[in-house]
Amino acid sequence: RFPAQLNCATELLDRHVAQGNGERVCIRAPGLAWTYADLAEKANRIAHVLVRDMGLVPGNRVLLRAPNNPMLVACWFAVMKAGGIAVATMPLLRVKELASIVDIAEVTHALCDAALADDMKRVAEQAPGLRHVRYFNGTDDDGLEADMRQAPAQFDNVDTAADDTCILGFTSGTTGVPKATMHFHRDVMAVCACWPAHVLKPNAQDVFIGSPPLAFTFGLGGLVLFPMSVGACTVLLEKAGPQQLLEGIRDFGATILFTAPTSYRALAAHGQALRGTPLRKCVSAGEALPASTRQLWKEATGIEPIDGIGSTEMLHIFISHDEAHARPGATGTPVPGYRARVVDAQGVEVPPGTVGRLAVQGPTGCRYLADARQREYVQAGWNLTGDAYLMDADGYFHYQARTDDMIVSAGYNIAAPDVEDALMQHPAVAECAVIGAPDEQRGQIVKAFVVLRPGHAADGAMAEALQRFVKATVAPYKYPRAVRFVDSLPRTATGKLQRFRLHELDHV
Ligand code: 3SK
Repeated sequence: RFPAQLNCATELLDRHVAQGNGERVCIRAPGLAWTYADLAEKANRIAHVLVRDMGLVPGNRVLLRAPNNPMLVACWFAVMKAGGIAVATMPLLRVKELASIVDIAEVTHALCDAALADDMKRVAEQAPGLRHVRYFNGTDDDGLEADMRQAPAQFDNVDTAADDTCILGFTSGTTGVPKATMHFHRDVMAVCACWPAHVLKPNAQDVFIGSPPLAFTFGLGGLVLFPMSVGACTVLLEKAGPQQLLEGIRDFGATILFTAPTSYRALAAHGQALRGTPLRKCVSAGEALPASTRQLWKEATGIEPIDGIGSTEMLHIFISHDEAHARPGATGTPVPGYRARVVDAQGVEVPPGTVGRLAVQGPTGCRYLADARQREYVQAGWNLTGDAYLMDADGYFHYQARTDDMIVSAGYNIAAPDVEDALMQHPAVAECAVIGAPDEQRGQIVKAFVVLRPGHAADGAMAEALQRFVKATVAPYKYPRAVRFVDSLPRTATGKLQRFRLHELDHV
């Protein structure tokens, strides 16, 4: 239960300063350490810039765009303090995807890392509603930092209601049209009171590190909300491949790691080096953790990974297990505060051992912003996640597959139609369809079946040209790692694509 008036920045940030812990280190990054007092002061100044210079009023949507760095966190808290709504975007998104987010979320303000200014400027040019943009971490004298220097160090947080929206989290729908999920100030506090309190159990001495972008709520929770809810320290890395994570864990003495199975497989080769560090808890989410990866990690480091499934819709993890209750092949049991069940096509719960659709209920979702798909994905109060699961006789949930056209590759959710749209823009492509093909390393890879227009050669050079084209058109991680040329696509009599037949073809 939360009070009727609640601002999550007061609870997660200012509380530490008010309680005399302002000098504790809150954020570390290469060459930088900010205390809780430092972060609060920066967020206060940015909140003033938003309100005084950029005309923000409570409820305005603020697009945030940066790699994982301390200024992004300061901007996020500034938006909370000012009563705005944070719309954090993945750094890899390009103009097309950003423009659609700006449109759906009715974004009026943006705070963007100067390193990502190019696409932001192009989006701002074509979005009349997006009136106020500031850049940070640049070299310009007129950047956000210059405005911050002119702003007071104290800010009275807006007295938001607990159920005022403060986050619009975007998820790429299966149709390729992204959906925005709404989260309230109380949801932010509720996720801290659920999974971390019951499963992770961190303390103020912990040092968090990880790879998920803060724009993905897996990263926001794991690298900002959960460490700050206990007064711990978080390490932010702009690039967080296996090598940077290894060095980060060593250099900063990280104790809790958040990353995806693909990254655990790569890091396991450094198990010996990791054994000499204080690393003690390893959280895997974003895609299913194969039993072989769990075993590999345990043998390499001696640490039992904590698996979990969450969603942007639910804000964070809702099924998981702690180290003592790991069961190979199972994601775990519902996190206290959440309920989960497996249902059939009619929404009726199926008996243990039967594969069906995963449905979840909890304090943090699921509410889409003005989207008719609410009816499809939320039925009788249960969110249908799009995952096929079975529950065993002991109540453990076992992942089977996705039920929709979403491809999960190395932790990235990729909507097949998004890639198809990009391919169709290439002049040589007559028709195409995309599936997720099983892959040892990445779980799945994007595989494209392409019918070429007459006069184009179906060869390696064409495949590479299509891959380059997709990388330049949408976020590069969406490009098809495999391209197969076919004469026609399998369709029903009514012309509907039979994607399952492409999966069959994939094995041939
Ligand atoms: O499991 C996931 O993919 C997820 C998504 C959003 C937030 C948290 C998690 C773990």
